[in-house]
Amino acid sequence: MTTRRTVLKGLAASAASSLLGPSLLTKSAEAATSSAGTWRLTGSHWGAIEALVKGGKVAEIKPYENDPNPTDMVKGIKGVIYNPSRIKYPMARADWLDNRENADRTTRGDNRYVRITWDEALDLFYEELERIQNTYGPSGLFAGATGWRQTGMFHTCINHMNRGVGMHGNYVRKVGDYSTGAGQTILPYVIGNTEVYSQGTSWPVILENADTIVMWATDPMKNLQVGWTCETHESLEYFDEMRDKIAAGELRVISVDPVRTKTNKHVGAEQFYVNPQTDVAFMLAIAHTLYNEGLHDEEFLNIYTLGFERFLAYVQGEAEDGVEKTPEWAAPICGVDADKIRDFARIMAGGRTQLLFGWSVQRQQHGEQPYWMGTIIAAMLGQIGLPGGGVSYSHHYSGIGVPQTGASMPGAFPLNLDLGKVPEHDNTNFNGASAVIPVARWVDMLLNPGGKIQHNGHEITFPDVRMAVYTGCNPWHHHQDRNKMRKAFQQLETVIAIDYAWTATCRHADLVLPACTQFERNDLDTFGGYSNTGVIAMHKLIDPLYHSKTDFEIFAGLTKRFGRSEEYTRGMTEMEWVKQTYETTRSANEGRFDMPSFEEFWEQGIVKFDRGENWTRHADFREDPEINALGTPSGFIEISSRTIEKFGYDDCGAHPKWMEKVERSHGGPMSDKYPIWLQSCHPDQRLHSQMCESDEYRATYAVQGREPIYMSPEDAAARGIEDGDIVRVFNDRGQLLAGARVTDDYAPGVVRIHEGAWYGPVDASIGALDTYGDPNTLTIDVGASKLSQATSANTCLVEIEKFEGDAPPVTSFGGPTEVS
Ligand code: PGD
Ligand code: PGD
Ligand code: 6MO
Repeated sequence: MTTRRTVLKGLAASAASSLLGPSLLTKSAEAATSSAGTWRLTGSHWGAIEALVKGGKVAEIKPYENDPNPTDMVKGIKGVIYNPSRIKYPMARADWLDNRENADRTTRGDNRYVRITWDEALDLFYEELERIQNTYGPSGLFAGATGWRQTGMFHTCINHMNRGVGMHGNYVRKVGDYSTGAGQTILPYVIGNTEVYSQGTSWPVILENADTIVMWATDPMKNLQVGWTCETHESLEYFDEMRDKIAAGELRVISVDPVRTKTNKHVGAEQFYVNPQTDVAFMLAIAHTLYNEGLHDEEFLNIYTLGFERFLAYVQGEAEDGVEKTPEWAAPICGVDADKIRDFARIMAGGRTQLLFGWSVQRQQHGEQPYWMGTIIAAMLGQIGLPGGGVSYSHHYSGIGVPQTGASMPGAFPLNLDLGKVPEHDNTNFNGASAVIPVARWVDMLLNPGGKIQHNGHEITFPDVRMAVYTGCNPWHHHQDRNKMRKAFQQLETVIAIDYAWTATCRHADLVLPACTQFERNDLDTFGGYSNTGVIAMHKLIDPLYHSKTDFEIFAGLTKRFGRSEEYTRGMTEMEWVKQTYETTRSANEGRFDMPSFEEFWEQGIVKFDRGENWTRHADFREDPEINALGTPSGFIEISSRTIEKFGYDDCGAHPKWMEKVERSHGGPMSDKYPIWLQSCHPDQRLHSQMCESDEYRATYAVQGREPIYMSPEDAAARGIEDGDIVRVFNDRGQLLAGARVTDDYAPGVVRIHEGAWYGPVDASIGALDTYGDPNTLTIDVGASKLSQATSANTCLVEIEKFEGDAPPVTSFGGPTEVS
């Protein structure tokens, strides 16, 4: 009988056969092909790529030949594999190794580490888990952070950590994410779904039917360069069509943004400047105009929505603050002339209008409000559910809007325990504290054990956490306010970081375990998140470098310490998992989509499916709102929400409102002291902090070795700053060095440092100057509101000065200082 195992045995025996992917070749067979080199296909967040492997080394990487719009970032991938910041061996913080929980925590961050063996490292990891569970129980351990792990369904490292650590004991977890924390919390109350992660109206439908597209705080051509799974870049095709339609006068596209975006420059949209963080005031005045000029769709509001009257009373100044939200009221706040606001409302009401929101605008204080207002404006226009009309919160993300094939995609490595199994430490007593906390509040948690906060209608009690485990995420990039983090990390007795790059998270950890990159392992992935265009084989390019291991091997090693390795791996090897995952996908698609045998798939590299039908979001709800009710409490669009009102929050109430921010530029609070708004948007040339370590690629955009800060000519001239200068950027929370890039794409009073720039402090002290330019040295760490408790990274004011004298060297890259 042929079983899965016998097939794989057969495969191993004939490993040099061309039927097999090159990464299955035995070492001797590989050596034979090595002088000419072998091209191998694999996938990545940056799309499918082909790599020339020669003599066990990656010699060259180029985009997959059928990628319609490859990203320039492919040039940085080789440097992700080979760079001086790779973690070579397991390392322990020098003082911690000697003294463990009694170590001096104030020296955390001084980057002094001792090389240890894998056995020692995994013993230490296990001993610390035991100590924490025995001393504090599950509330002492935080292992809940998540992030942009590399692609590949089997090796999804966060699942490996959750399964491995979860077999040992319970721990504190998180809910929500940094990307859309405010949006994903508010929109289910308003329109019944997170919307941010939902399939949107197909691009062809939008481009064919819309008269006007409003790109509201979104830069899709920048952000669609990467995908959560292997990106196909199909969605980028539509922007050429958009450009051509604008040029032909068939489509009007307006970009509401304080910055002229990459997308705008490509398509030639109309630039519409609003003052940062003031969109809600602008939108309230639009609502006022739509209503008072009779441009709103009363029938739509009656049939499909609830609570308009209550909101209207606020807009008309008949309730609450008694202030009428006229364009004249909004103009000084949002910086747009009253007449221009009225024009804007009329343009939207004058034809079919598609609103497309990005996510940055909800990563600010009261970030729920602009999203709620977006739905209300779309409802007032009455076009939700029509082709080319309504509102989207997701068309800049992972290929949303590319018609979906409908095929089933591969599942990930199981993150949970196997059925019926309990962890070694099955204690579920969190000592009265919450087991799940809102993701962006974990630093507050460390600083306030026992403290209480509100979150989405519930009270959260912070646990007393003593140990944290991080993998597949880089909290010393992703979280706000570094100096607050430095204090918070002094509370932790043990920090474990698993990564392939020596990030600032490693620098602040006690035990660092070297994972390998995705290019050093075999896997498979969804090709085109949301579009489900196909399945891609991720062929291993080279063996794990230095002493690194796959996350699978690391947690197999950890679980062995408590006798559960077999359960963890289910007795299967990497390739057995990859093959089984493929076969499960093939079965799920049987009768609907043909998929070849695993061996053929592995050889050909990509299985593609026929593109799906065009689709319009919310068309079914429009057609029958009773049968296709939304997921809101009432089933209708909730312009006012009784559920939220009952929570009684002062920063997110019964309907959207304009609320002042703790810091706001252009005349807002704190602008006397720090007049410039710092936005920390997503990088054009990185994926967050990934690829920052890619030295040669970084050199193509760095300014005197520092992260660029983009600013207007007016702001530069007022401070005597020239393009290419090193500048110091500061506020009461911190200070950093960056390199000035002066460009009139930025409105006066608006600057940008892309998130993900590696933190490189001059020393371990709180307040230390950051030498490279991590914007989270400056950002504020407060919850967007009591509802979402999401990040408010884009509520941030700074001042800038030209840096005089000798700039300290950049300390971010190159790994730890090894001590014996
Ligand atoms: P990445 O840089 O992608 O950032 O934050 P996130 O933590 O996800 O970090 C991933 C880390 O995992 C890297 O260090 C990488 O080397 C490691 N890694 C990748 N693959 C593997 C693997 O297979 N195994 C192991 N062990 N490690 C691996 C992103 C977060 O940042 C997000 S999504 C958003 S939206 C936020 N955005 C902003 C923002 O707009 N502005 C500011 N100021 N701050 C933000 N932070 C947030
Ligand atoms: P950003 O680039 O941060 O992207 O997607 P998101 O939409 O959050 O911001 C988009 C636009 O919002 C910018 O042009 C900015 O000027 C504008 N904006 C910011 N604040 C305001 C405001 O107050 N008002 C108005 N009107 N406009 C404002 C992020 C998404 O991108 C996420 S969450 C992830 S995890 C992915 N990350 C990356 C990445 O790291 N690198 C690339 N290249 N692509 C990504 N795609 C994804
Ligand atoms: Mo995100």
